[in-house]
Amino acid sequence: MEPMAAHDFSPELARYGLSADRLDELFEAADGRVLGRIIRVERGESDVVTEAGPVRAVSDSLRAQSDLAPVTGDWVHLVDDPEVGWRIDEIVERQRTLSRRDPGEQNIEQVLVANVDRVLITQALDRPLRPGRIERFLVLAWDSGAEPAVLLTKSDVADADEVAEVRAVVEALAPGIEVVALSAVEGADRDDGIAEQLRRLVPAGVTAVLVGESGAGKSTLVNRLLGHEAQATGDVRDADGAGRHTTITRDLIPLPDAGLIIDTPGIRAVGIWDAEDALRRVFGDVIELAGGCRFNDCQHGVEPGCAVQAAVEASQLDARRLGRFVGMRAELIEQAEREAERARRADSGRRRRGGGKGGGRKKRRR
Ligand SMILES: Nc1nc2c(ncn2[C@@H]2O[C@H](COP(=O)(O)OP(=O)(O)OP(=O)(O)O)[C@@H](O)[C@H]2O)c(=O)[nH]1
Ligand SMILES: [Mg+2]
Ligand SMILES: [Zn+2]
Repeated sequence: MEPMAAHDFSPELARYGLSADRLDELFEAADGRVLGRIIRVERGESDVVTEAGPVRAVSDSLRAQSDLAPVTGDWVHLVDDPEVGWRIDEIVERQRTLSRRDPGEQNIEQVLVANVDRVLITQALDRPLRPGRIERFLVLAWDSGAEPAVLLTKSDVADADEVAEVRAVVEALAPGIEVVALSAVEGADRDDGIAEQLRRLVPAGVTAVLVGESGAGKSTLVNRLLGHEAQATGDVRDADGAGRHTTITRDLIPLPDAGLIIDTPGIRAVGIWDAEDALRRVFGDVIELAGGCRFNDCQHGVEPGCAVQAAVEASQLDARRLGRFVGMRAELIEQAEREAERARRADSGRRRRGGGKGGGRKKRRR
């Protein structure tokens, strides 16, 4: 028998982010099945790019009942099933996921996209900045393990002072994170050209995801980088600048001379999920102050000796920022309690039925 040869570099999969160092691992794991990456999930079916080109695949019906539904960005192993056609047989273990709390069912995690290296948080300059929303997106981004950056879009509608003002506010919310102002309008780029900026933020081999409100200009940005209208874009509907949810799927798109970008439908309210560490990271200033509180379990409300409240009184910390921190922390605590309760119930149910040992919350892999 011939020794197993190293796999040839597949140009199509390389274009979709298959790196040389994962090549052998992923092909070997495929074990005769077809390796691909999901570029879109729509009505339970997935568009998958493979060595041999694009295919549309259904999910394994048994697996679909598990909590691991395929998402854009997933690497998968496909089989050509005589009965159903192309079928996702297995999802390769995810390296990173961007997740939120499922907006429908309040207490489950919803994975938005998988295997992303960068989260590009968009905030359009044609509408008021809501710091709380940026903070939430930052928590989401840090929790994914991917590196966040903030894109201030539509810089053509604001003058230089306005851009500088918004930039300063965002930089204060997100110390150390890159904040870039850009415009998709030809000739109106304020910093460098947008293609150069994006090439720097999303270099070859990197997968980035665009998140932000509907109407922020995510799809327009993608089109501008591609040089053609690949993604539908929509008018901004009303005076508050809200978009109309033009994009409805999460689409993975290779950029010319750069990495890959996932265009997503706009999200307005984003519930954070199981993101304690990320919360502490985004609110590092509050956490640091809290180190000086008299009580270890200080809630930073009415306790005596609260260093956080003292900072608010001394105008060193914005009371609204403290309020948002306390609110998000309460949200996570409540979630964890409900989850523990659910696990307890499932556990006693299992014991009554004489089943195996109880589970508790499954912490996802990072
Ligand atoms: N002036 C100006 N308008 C822009 C810019 N980028 C996008 N727009 C406009 O903003 C509107 C919304 O743009 P989209 O790209 O559809 O926004 P989106 O973020 O993809 O929205 P969803 O798909 O709904 O999440 C469109 O009318 C665009 O023409 C920009 O840089 N400057
Ligand atoms: Mg869009
Ligand atoms: Zn305190």
